[in-house]
Amino acid sequence: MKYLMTTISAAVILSACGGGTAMTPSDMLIADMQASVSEDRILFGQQDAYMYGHTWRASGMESRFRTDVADVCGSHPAVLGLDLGGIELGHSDNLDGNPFDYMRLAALEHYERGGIITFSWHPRNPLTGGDSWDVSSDKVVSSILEGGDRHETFMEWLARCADYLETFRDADGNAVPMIFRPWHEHTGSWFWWGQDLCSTEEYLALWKMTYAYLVAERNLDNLVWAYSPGAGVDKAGYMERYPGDEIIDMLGLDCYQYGEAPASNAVYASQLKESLAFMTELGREHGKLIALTETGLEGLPYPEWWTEVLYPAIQDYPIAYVLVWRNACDRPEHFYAPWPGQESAEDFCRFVSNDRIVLLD
Ligand code: BMA
Repeated sequence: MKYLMTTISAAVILSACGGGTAMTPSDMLIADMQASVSEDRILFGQQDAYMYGHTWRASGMESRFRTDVADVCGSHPAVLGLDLGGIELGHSDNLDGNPFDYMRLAALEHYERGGIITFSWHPRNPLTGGDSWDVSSDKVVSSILEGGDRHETFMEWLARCADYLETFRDADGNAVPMIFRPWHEHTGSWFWWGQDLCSTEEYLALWKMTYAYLVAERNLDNLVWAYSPGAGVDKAGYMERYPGDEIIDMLGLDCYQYGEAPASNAVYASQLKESLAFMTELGREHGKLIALTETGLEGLPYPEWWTEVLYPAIQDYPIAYVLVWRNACDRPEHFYAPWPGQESAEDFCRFVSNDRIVLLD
């Protein structure tokens, strides 16, 4: 995207002239996204896009620039979502079987081509040894905070996370900016950091500890910090556990369509619009970007979903991007973008042919 190059050159000139404080890589990405929003654009993204698709899995260099989205409409998503789950234990593959080395390779090439990278994190449960969805104990967050039994272990986990993220460098050795989106969907209670599993104070302390370690101690100045509550809360509920303007750069939302389509279309659309409306206000009040950080209709059974449901629901709000979830290659019903021959493929091409919807050039 042209925005990226524009801002980077401006920042280089600025720092070369010794004018003011040099922009950090994260400042540059924020400025790029602000420029994109001010031109009324919405970037389109998908989770794990280059890793696999509905019927294939990337197996090496030659296939890494394949995506189902490009197979359908000729261009790749502009935003690439990836997940760190597993890095905390030093695994070589993430929780969905993607080699971390390969994720870096694809992400860096995506970035070189003008794309944006965003990382979520589904870490294991540091108290029980289960996964992110193990909500059998409501003591997990308290156990990893300072003074807790699992604090040291968790700090090692954060260190491994930082070790990996700091390897994201461009050809000149500069840190590559990326959106970092930990502790997401905390307004629900399906992850060990969720609403009923910790107090507001504990949740906020978890964010502060994560931020202080990665930014102050590890000097990762390339992270754009996103806050991603789940849908189904009002403006007050959305902000109840907000970590604060000093930490957060982007106000996100994870909002899926559940139930049979088309019957569930209207419920999804109205929930999404309601949320995006107060997020638009919050974005202005707090001077933050807003984005639809996860969405989708699993299996896309409604052929006109893209232009009749998704686009009408998002078109009035200044979101930087919309990201749909992954097209799993090992679960035939678990996909959120079309693949060639899928019944919403034609409508998807109509959706992305809208000038406001941006894919990778
Ligand atoms: C969920 C599902 C899981 C996956 C997890 C993390 O929504 O797609 O299969 O492991 O996200 O990517």
